[in-house]
Amino acid sequence: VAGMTNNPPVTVLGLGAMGRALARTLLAAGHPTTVWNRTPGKDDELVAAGAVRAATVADAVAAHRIVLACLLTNDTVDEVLTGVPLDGRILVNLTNGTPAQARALATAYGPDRYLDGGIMAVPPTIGGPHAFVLYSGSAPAYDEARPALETFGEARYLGADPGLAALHDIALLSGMYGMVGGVLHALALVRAAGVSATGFAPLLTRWLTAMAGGVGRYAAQLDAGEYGRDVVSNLGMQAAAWDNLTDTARAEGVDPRLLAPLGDLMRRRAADHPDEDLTGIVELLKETA
Ligand code: FVH
Repeated sequence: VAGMTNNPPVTVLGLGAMGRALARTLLAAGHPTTVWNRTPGKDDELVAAGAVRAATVADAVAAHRIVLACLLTNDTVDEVLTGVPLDGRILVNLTNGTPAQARALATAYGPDRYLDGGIMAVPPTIGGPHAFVLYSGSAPAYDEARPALETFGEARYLGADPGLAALHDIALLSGMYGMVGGVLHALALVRAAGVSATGFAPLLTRWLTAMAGGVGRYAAQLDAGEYGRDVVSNLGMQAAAWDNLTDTARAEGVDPRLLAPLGDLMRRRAADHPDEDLTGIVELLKETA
């Protein structure tokens, strides 16, 4: 019986770039897979690889116990599943969303059979060594779906609170977008000055990789609430150099708006706490600060 093997059958709702990658990976790993998408025509390659095309969402959900949703937003998930009987189903929602949305969906669809997920990969890397997916919500649902979920990359279960996966996902994306903002500013700056961005890129990668080594020290400072502990480069020195970044950008015709908020916070914190590390500025991020 297919459902009793280590390759439980799975329904995939949503065949965007990510949904297709997930379905492709499940099929390659031998999981019987039923697929559904609002707009027809996105499943041809999957059907050729062995997927079963469902005509309606209800048919897709009825097909298998494990139902995986990867749609644009959680509003879409709600819209697509409204009125569809989910009795006896495990809903694994891999759609990007907030912790509050995940908790609300768990309440609506049944906390004992709802699992929320945050995909930390892009479609081409699904199933590869760098992909990992964070899960939270029902532990029994996770255990049952695990053989399928592990095909996507490392599966990490964070706990019973359905909002935990989204919290970690959003925090990781926040770190990524902060980095991308700096990267785009740096590339725009060298381009504006007539330097090849492609030639500069390896230096930037090398520098960011080295600087990523500081994340653990920052984290320890935050956990201890001791921003002056193990300081490597003090805030007063960094704030004093900040205008060089924005002045150089403006001189090259590059608007420093991606960096400016960080400089403002550094200056404010450095005024009273020049000996701290950069981490001291988190005190200014508290809504009441
Ligand atoms: N792609 C990525 O790099 C990231 C990696 C991390 C996780 N995200 C999240 O995954 C969700 C899906 O992303 P995606 O890349 O598959 O997105 P699209 O290719 O744009 O596909 C969107 C699917 O959603 C369907 N859809 C949209 N609106 C509706 C609706 N009102 N009713 C039914 N389905 C809807 C859409 O269907 P269609 O337009 O083809 O008919 C696609 O199946 C997402 O949360 C990312 O943040 C991806």
